Amino acid sequence: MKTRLAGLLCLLLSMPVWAQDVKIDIKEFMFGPKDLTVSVGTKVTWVNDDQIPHTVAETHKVFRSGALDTDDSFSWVFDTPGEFEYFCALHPQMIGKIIVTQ
Ligand SMILES: [Cu+2]
Repeated sequence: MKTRLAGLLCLLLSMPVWAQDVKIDIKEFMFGPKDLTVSVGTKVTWVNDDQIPHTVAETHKVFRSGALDTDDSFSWVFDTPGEFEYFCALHPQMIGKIIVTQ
């Protein structure tokens, strides 16, 4: 019985079923989707699909990636509710927003 419980615990720990992962594509000088609403605890991953480098920089420096080459990615876990506006430091006209809800 003890072994079974340990096995179940291992299974639960290795599968955080309540955690969400979402992906944002950076393509043709745009973040897609540009605006995204997620719940607290969501991990957002940006992937650069363009042939030139981009970055992901939060307006208030909450998070900031380095230069992402083609197929590079950057992830951030949103632990607090609020609105997070971001842009590409290399192309400041590229903007996006993550809205984090409880
Ligand atoms: Cu860019």
